[in-house]
Amino acid sequence: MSESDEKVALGLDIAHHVHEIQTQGYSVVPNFLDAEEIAKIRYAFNTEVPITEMRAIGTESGKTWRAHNLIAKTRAVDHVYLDPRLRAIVEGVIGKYTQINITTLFNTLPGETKQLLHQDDGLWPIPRPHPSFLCNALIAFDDFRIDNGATHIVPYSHTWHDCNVDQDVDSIQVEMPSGSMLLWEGGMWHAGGANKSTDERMGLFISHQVSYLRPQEIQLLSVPQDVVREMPRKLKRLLGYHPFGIGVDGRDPLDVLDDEIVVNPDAHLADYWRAKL
Ligand SMILES: O=C(O)CCC(=O)C(=O)O
Repeated sequence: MSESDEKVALGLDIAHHVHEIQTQGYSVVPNFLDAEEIAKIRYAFNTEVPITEMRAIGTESGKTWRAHNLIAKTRAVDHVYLDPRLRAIVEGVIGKYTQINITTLFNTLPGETKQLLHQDDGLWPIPRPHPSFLCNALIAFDDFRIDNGATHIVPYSHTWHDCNVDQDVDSIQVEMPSGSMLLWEGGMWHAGGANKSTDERMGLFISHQVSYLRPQEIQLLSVPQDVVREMPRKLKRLLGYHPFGIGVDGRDPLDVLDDEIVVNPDAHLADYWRAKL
């Protein structure tokens, strides 16, 4: 399939979104999920996903509900992690070796205050600007509006050299209807907004990184292996079970996941090999 055929098959101008993320730091994909899909996922989240009280960056009100480690908690969004449009955009931004860094469900409740502007790649202490290694997606379940705290972003800020930002710097809020997806480069300064409305603002955050970095949430430990074994092969790869150099004693981690043999069956004590010399 040619590149332009592929673009049509995905129903999205992938190159356009990749270009926007690379240049201005963000891009919005409208109608990424339809209303029926959102309703199904929302139901699964409300009925299957335990939530923790983990305060959002720079807020004290406790009025953001969060659930991390979603891959261990529900199968309702596996197809979203694997969506070819999402995969193509992420690979366009950070390259073909990608994995999941964190998955978070959040619900910003009425009365929540604005987060501090932050960079999602701030955990990795390397000089800026740097090649893109993090690409994040935020899917709106509710309409994101100014009054319910739509995400603040500082366009182009992923190209800045500073590791600090003036919290009063000009930002814009990304208003988007339910089902839309906001994507950004991991170095772009952004913050959840203050929810001054009477409505909740729920969204699904999926952070991706290059597969040769340690993810913020340790996916290999976070999801029980019995659960991983049942997943589609591509999702296992996205969780970090990808061959990288030695793999597991020279074997593909997916083979080891299946047979649980961590010592390569072709390995023998030295005398075995000496006898063959
Ligand atoms: O609430 C949002 O729109 C963004 C949330 C965010 O950036 C975060 O919690 O780190």
